Amino acid sequence: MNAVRFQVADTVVVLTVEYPPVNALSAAVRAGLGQALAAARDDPAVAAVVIMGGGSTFIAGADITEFGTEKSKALPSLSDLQETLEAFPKPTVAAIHGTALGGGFELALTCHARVAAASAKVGLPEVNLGILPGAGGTQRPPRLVGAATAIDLITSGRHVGAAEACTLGMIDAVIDGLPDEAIAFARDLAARGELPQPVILRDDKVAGTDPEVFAAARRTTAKKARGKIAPMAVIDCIEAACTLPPAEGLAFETRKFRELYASDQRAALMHYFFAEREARRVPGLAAQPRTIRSAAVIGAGTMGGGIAMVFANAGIPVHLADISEEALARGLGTIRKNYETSVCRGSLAQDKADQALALISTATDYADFAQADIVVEAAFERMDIKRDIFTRLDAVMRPGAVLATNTSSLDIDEIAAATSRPGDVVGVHFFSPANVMKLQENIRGKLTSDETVATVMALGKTLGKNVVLARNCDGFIGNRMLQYYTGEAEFLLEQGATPEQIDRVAEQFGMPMGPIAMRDMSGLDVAMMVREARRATLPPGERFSPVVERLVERGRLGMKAGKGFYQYEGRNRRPDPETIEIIEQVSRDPGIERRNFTDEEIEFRLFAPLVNEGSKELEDGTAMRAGDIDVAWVNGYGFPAHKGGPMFWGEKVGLARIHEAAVEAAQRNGPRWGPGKVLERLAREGKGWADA
Ligand code: T1G
Repeated sequence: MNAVRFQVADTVVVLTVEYPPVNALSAAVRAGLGQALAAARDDPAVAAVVIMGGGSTFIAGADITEFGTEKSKALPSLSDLQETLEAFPKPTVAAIHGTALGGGFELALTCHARVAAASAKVGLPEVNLGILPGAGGTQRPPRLVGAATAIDLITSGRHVGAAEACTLGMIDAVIDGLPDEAIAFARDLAARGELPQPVILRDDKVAGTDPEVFAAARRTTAKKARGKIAPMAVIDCIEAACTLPPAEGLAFETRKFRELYASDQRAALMHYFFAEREARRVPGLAAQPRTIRSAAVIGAGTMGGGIAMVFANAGIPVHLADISEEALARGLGTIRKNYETSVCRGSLAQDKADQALALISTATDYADFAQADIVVEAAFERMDIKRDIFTRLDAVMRPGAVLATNTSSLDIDEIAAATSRPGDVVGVHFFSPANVMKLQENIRGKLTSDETVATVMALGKTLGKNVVLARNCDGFIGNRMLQYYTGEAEFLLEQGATPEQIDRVAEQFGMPMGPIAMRDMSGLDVAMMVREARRATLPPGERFSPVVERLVERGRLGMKAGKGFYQYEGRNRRPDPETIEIIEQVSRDPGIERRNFTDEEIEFRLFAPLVNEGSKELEDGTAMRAGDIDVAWVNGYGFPAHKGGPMFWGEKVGLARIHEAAVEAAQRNGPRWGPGKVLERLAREGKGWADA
């Protein structure tokens, strides 16, 4: 089957790429385009060509499923097609709807003109895959929009709306109807007789670019990149576009592309791309999701308010409920402030903020939202309070409504048991701030129905979240592992590492904030409270480091108290010698020997226990796939995607080393730190998670 449909509209040929799901530039599509373009070029009756995508989108890039396969080398290559287009003797117009991304937009940049539907988006998101736009995508855009704008667009990989793209000069016009208006546009170009200059030959936007543009970009991008190498390579390429002749700039770009393609970060980010999509699938789940057109959120605190914003931002009317009008006024006040901040920052248009806010109403009576399709409870983390709320919801909510809890660790089955419809009860765990963090961790209870699971899994996409499905257990996928990461950080303090060293290593690794500083931010008293609740579940021979308790006893509650592990001026932290004295005393009491640690030792000690606990989650079915754990940690805890997630990282460093570290940790910290059976087997057999 030819992947490119060839249609004639009078003197204009329309080439439609039909290669579901996203018309990626596979070998078949490239071959089809090559043949069709040759036919159109050589047919004297043809005056112009329009290229468009079939289905919901234009071309969403090179076919990344062909990477590393023979098909990716099949001719014509993308650059062959681009050479054909740039030398094409008749006008060519790229007609864009849906998304034109990566190689798809690079192909469009070699057409004589680009037109797009108002709802379309264009972009060069290759940095999200650990590469760069290697088909002239760093050489042509600067010639349309200038170096600084090109750097912003390509180092961020963001998708640009048609109106903005037109204002910037990335496309030539926003049109209403495809293909008709695109055909008319092409016909006009043909009638004008003169072909626009190929983008690659335009240099008015790049000549004489101030070198400070690149120096400044390197400074800001290095901070934002948190160790990602692709964005820095993009800046080098755009600098080359502004300082070298086109052919040399393209060659420079190809070299950089190949370097990145061979990098570990590319492998990690590609793994992550597919893991994110795989995580949406629940093998064997045939049930159809229920439709969610209305929602309610119980609890107008920070989490509840953020969750209400998530529904409103997705266009779903939502009731925000709480016990008093005062509490609701406070909650709504915070929501309004959040929208004002986003508008001020320019990350949200005023009309969008107004539209969302208009979808949020308040209630103190559950009857006001009894007809809602889903209700998410986000009240205080106490079982008795949650069970009381679910008993009341059970009494008023319409049959078929999904009853969800945003608990971050409590037992879903125990909450469900407070109702007569446990099949409709499910965990939907958002991360703070809910309107920002991308993870939606869904938790299936023993009696949660397939339909309820299918509903909350599909809901994630509607809400713009990345979903994972966990089986009910203490802490689910994420928090269950988190305690080993923060716990090991505290044991390292006892043994001589300093808070600064531990946080620096974690942040150099790519974490947004180190575990010690994270403790200070969320409050040491909160950590102690969670710990006390968990202490009862500890098996004999286990212990927590008492460092946090010692600090709390001295009123060092963390950032909110101006001191915790660090001293604080506002949000700025600085080391505090008194903390070291307190920690040294904690070590002296049980006679723990203190020593210096290398950064490598600390890095491995911090992250290896995560992998070990992740392997136990695969073993007991809390997580279905190692990739799901990676998606949870990248989106919920800021684990660097360019490391692939903890499980991908663990496989990379070697499961035998992870196993060895777990054996040592069990001797040091207690039996629950020991290796699971799955890890033991995989380490012994030299296998990976695919064999778990
Ligand atoms: N190649 C192959 N398959 C792709 C694909 C691609 N480029 N993009 C998406 N898919 C699959 C995806 O795996 C999923 O499959 C299905 O399509 C639907 O995707 C030289 C070398 C386009 C915005 O980085 O951002 O060009 O799971 O679930 O939410 O410079 O997909 O159903 O089996 O994400 O509607 C650059 C990546 C490539 C764009 C649609 N392009 N894709 O989002 O659907 S590198 C990209 C996306 C490149 C050149 C270089 C999104 C989307 P399955 P989906 P969606």
